[in-house]
Amino acid sequence: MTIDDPTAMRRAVALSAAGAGATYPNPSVGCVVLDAAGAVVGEGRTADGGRPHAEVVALTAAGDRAHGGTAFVTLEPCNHTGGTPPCVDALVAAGVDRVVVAVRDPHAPAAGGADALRAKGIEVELGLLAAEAAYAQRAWLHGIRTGRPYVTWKFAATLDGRTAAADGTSRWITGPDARADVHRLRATADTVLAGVGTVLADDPRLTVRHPDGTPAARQPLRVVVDSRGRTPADARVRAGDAPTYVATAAAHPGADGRVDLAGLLTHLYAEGRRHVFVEGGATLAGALVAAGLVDEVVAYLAPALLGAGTAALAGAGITTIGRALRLDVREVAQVGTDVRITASPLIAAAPREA
Ligand code: AOF
Ligand code: ZN
Repeated sequence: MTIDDPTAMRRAVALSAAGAGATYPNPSVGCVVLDAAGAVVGEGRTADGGRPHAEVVALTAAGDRAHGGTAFVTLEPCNHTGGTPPCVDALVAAGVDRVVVAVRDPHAPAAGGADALRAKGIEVELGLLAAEAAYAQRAWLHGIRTGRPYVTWKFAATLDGRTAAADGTSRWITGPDARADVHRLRATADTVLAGVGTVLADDPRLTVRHPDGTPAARQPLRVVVDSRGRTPADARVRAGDAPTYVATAAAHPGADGRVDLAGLLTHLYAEGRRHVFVEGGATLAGALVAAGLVDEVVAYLAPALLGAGTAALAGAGITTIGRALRLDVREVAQVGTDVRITASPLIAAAPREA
């Protein structure tokens, strides 16, 4: 069966998305190789841990059949020797005639692959399904631009935006399908962030678990924002089932004795972290919003009303409607009995205060 260019690239984008959370500090790149007749002969994504790169995985699967064929890649093939030899060389050696690229590589040391391929007589097309590929690789691309991980703030609330009732009870606002969906999303990030208030109130594990309760093989780093070091020694978040970092104001000094969140994110980026999944609570989320550090919001809304109780967001530094943080809705999905809304700030991160 032969497939057309958009179909091949759509497959490459799906492969890229499937590796989210597994390839840091590298991007999760997808690659599909067609033979000269247009049939799929190899495909793959950046391996867990970031190497080998996608092209090498897909070309290895294709073998000789790549000769005279086309490679579809979600990111411009690298043109440098980093942890591995250049993918440009691998594509030349495989004898492909054409390379179709969705997104240019903005990472200067690795960039220039398109020109290098053209210099070798290979036809290169740029920009096919660029928006879709950029979305699948958004965390890594954001990191190259900002030097910080991409921040997704997730919360579960009633339709009137409450995350706990007036008496403090909060189990369970959303249903089992939404809770399973959170584990799936959590696994697409490499880091989970929570405030010490949430740790003290709920004693969450913040690990990735399968629907049957067993832990996933790969666990994100758990980070507790804990200015004064109040995380109990026996908190579940400190248990040995996943790595944990307790970020204190002593290590990340900010204003008012609080943790400098931008500084913490920069530190995590330097440690190779590319996507932070914020799990609460309202105070931490508010501080991140106030600092312009939230890149994406995932809201699970249960069709229930409370009318009183904790709000999902607190202290975001917004006092008047004109300064509301307006979001662009990317997706609305029903998850079991609940609704999931995924949205991003309309205007790229700007501090909300002042
Ligand atoms: C590709 N295909 O699958 C990926 C690429 O240190 P290295 O050698 O692993 O190179 C990492 C850089 O290569 C990374 O920062 C990005 O620019 C590019 N990633 N390139 O051709 C891939 N993951
Ligand atoms: Zn490469």
